[in-house]
Amino acid sequence: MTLQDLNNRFGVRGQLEFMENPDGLIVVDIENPLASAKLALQGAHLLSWRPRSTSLPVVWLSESAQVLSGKPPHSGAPVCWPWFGAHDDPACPAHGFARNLLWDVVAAESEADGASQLTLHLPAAAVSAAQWPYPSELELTLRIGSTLRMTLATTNCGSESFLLGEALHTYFQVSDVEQVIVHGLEGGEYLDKVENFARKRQSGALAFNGETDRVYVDTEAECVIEDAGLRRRIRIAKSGSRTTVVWNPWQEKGAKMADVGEGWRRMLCVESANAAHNRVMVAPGETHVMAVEYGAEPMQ
Ligand code: TA6
Repeated sequence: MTLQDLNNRFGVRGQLEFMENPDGLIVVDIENPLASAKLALQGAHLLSWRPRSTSLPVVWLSESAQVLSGKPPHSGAPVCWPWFGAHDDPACPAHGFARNLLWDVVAAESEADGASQLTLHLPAAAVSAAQWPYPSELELTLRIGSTLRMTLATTNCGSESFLLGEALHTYFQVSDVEQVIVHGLEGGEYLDKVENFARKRQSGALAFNGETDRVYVDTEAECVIEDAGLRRRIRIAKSGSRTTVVWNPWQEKGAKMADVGEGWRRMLCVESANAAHNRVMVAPGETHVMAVEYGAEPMQ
């Protein structure tokens, strides 16, 4: 669909507009009474979200992020699907291929309270052309309002069950990662990717003083990022997800990523996922749904 077709069919005057970025990729610009947001059709990649109640974005967009074909930026909320992390076959991209493909828009509307709802679809033909032998399709629905809701629905259209790995790999904007605390994972078991997937247990709330890359398993808990520097709390609620991943590359690794650089201090990924032994078996004809809801509130 051309830019004009997209705007004619799905644009919402003064609220939701499709635009072309300098590389010819289409980005949706949303400005509604409750929030502003940007999303690239490439990867159905939400790039940023800011509810009107807060002056700084909640979902972080790196200053140097560029949406380029086939290269998802380290920003926003990449969709990792149908596997999380590295694949055994080095020819298969890390975090799956959904974030590298162009998605279709199937619906966009403005709701009574002023929120915008947008639905994107990755058809079975696009999925089977990638490295995935199971006929399946994927839909992402976003509700962009004073909270942000994202619902990722995987349908098995084939005759064999498959094991699904997935994540909404969201980058949250923080004042300084050394000044934040994450609540909700206390006592939980995690795989420490910084120490070759060593199995460990979380003691107390999570604070940051070095590279952090942890896969917390068997948790459906809501997480809260308490940001003393911004005096705000970000709430991360989820359903259909039993894994939470927490990642910050820290200085050395951040510097190696052109679109992170010095930005490593101002971001923290808290990802709602199904990974490791929490991957989900999806039977033929079945739809598996994973959903998140993010909100931000001032700290008293
Ligand atoms: O979710 C954490 C993680 O898997 C890290 O290990 C880190 O590599 C990060 O994702 C970013 O991955 P990417 O493929 O986007 O560079």
